[in-house]
Amino acid sequence: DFVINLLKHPVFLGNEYTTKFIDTTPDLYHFKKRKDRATKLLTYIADITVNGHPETKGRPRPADIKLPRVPKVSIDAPPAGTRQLLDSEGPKAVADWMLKQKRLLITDTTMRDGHQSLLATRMRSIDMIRIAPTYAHKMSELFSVECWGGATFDVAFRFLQEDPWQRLRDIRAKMPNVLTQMLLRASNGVGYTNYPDNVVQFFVKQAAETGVDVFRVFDSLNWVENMRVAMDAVVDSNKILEASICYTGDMLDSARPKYDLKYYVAMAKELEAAGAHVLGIKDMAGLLKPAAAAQLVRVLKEEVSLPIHLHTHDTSGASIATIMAASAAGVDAVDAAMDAFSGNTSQPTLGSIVEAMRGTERDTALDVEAIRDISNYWEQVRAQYAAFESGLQAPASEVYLHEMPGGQFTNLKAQARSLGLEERWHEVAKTYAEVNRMFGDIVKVTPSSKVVGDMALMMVAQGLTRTQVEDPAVEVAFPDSVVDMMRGNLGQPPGGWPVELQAKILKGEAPMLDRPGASMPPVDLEGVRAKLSAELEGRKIDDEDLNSYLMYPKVFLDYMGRHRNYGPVRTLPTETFFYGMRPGDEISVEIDPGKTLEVRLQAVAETTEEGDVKVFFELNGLPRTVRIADRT
Ligand code: BTN
Ligand code: 3PY
Ligand code: ZN
Repeated sequence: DFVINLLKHPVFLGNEYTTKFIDTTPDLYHFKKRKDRATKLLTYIADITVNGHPETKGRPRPADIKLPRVPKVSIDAPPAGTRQLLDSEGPKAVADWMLKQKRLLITDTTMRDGHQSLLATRMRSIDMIRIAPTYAHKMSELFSVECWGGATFDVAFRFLQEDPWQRLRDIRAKMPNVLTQMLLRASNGVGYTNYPDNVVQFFVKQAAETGVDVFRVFDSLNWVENMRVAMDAVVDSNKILEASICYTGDMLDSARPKYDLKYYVAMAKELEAAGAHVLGIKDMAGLLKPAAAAQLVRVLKEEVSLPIHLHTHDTSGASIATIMAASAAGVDAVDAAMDAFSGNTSQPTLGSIVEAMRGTERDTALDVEAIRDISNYWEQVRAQYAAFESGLQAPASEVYLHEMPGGQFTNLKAQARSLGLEERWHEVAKTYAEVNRMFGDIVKVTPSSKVVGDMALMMVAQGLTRTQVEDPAVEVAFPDSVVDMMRGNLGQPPGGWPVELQAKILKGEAPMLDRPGASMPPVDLEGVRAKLSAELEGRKIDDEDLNSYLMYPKVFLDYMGRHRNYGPVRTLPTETFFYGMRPGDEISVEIDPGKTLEVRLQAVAETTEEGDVKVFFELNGLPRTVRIADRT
């Protein structure tokens, strides 16, 4: 049955199928029952048009959205870049090459941390893929493009109804000459909890295969023990291991000696010994002040022989000074976001760094005109996502108080809003700092930052003080994430957890002190694959799907369920995805390379007595009607 369907399928006959074709074409299995993809997309558009998108309800809507205009590029092959060096000579050669460069190397973070930090990670793949060829042609001097990992994996499935693997594959195909970079939370993968070792290994292997070249690996408590499985897997895949120290606190504050220069140097040496090709300094909250950056980079350059890659955030407004200080001290590479996606909780401004270095011995060799063109595109992209802006109007030194990672800031603010606490944001920020001290002054980065955030929101919502929380006589219902962390499930912070608070939270249960992965049995991958296939009506489960399910079982199944009804909504323009269409609107939707649907919305009828709405379309010139339940 299946074979006959496949052989008769028009895409198969037309020779347009890819290896993913069978997986992305469920109608092969459900020949009669399932609607075709065009019908599914019309159903989605009609639904959003009638009922709105749950994510943009009640949020600011941009007045007039235009489809962002992509700068023209040549049809010739793009120039060779860092990717060719990795492919031909391997990761160690890339590291040596970095050390030899005089120029300041730059990573563009727009497609990952930029929108994660400004728009709660809501940028859709289509907006990235459309500009990827421009990067290939005009930004081939970049060290890398960070475009995967961190929160993007989860958010793609959960909120954007798209497959992050496909995003990676598409960016890789359209930008074959610049290294792609991801953020990996070591044993926590791209999730919020520890995974069994073989799941972490399987994930890294797949990410390398689908298209990640540089893996920035960190642990949310800076516990190197808990990074080894992920680091070894990257080395085994022959990709670049950028092992990272997370920077927190204030290295030059002698009143807070826990995270001092010695601490960072010791960790850097451990990472070098563990096989890192590049040393990352991950300043996820933007706390690294210029004077500290100068000293830290200078000493690390003396103490380790790896190239150093600095990541910071501009939450304070001072990050360009930090970049300049690090550059003068000899840092090899720095992260920046394209101008329109820079500043505030995001990375420092790429174009301004390039201008600052111009004519100096660390000139970046990047083309400022190309940067302006690309940034103009990103500006139009950003306008489409007005619903996800944080409302943050200015940089603020308050970051040195709360120490919240830039990638968490907008998400936590949205969480606070949903609990009705947005007006009390500064109180949340203060409480976040209080919780950090209560937990013993820890590194705050996903997932430890989420635990601190959960606790802070709970204390503000319930009006609890630190004294009450710590008082053994006061009954407190701690958030699950807090209990989990105190059990040792995220690993051990330097100096351990505060013993009394831990005892209160665990109610006498003994915490785990070992690496969590050490006691987790390996997952039976083939067993899970078979079970998942059965759950999805016999669908073939490839390694990407299996990895997605292992990371986020429920999120992935929910995604698959919606995919069955709505089809490849990732192909819709962003305005349509979030707001539907208005009568008279016309869009083009490329559902396969070269296969385009022309969709025009003609009219929306009145709601009937049964509560239905008819939506009238033209699909490739032919009339189509979709009936939708009015849920407004
Ligand atoms: C989501 O489910 O929250 C995000 C994906 C969008 C799915 C569509 S939006 C219209 C319809 N109503 C829902 O609640 N989900 C689907
Ligand atoms: C993430 O893990 O998503 C981060 O951005 C940490 O900074
Ligand atoms: Zn960051």
